[in-house]
Amino acid sequence: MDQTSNADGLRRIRRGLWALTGVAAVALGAAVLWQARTTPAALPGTRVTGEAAISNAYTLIDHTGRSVTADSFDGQWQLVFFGFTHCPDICPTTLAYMAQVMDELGPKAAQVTPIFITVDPARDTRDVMAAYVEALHPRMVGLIGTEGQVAEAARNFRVWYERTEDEAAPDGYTMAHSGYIYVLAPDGRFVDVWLEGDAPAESFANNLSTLLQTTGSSS
Ligand SMILES: [Cu+2]
Repeated sequence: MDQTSNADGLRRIRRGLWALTGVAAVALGAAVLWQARTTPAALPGTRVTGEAAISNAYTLIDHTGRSVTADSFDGQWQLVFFGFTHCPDICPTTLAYMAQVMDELGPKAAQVTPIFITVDPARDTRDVMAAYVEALHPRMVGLIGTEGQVAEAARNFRVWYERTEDEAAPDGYTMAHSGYIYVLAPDGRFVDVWLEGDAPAESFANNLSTLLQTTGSSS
């Protein structure tokens, strides 16, 4: 068809997407409010105080069973999030958001690896993690480890988490945890931190696209 009707079609699609984004933003806003309300007042180390405070260092196992360290993802931009697969709210919302950001990036997503690190090593076995991340996004990497390895990774990222007994939860407990998405450069350097309610996935993706250009053309 001619240019005009193509443009009209695109505009219609765009309007539809914006409407969807609005709905998602409201849902995300509600999730963040819920998180703010249910997060204990004093969380040691959850507020990012500066680049120097965060160290991208860990020794873990990925969801395919491969031993990995932070160096394993050198050369890739990374979105790192800590959580657990049994989480009823923050984790599924945030990980779906990360998957959406990846989709928004289009071909540029090849330069980005989303990484989900468990804070619940007792339940997040390799099989559980594999099924979970594979359902989320083909490029999503799930990392598991021993209790000590997970604690060390969280400590290095200044991530707070805590087991909380809860009779209503599966297995009688839940894991409280901070909900930041860390953006790491291809050299492993900490660049930025996001919360899923900060902005629509499209904005996050646009922001990332700009960052990618700083390393994009390798010549
Ligand atoms: Cu969670």
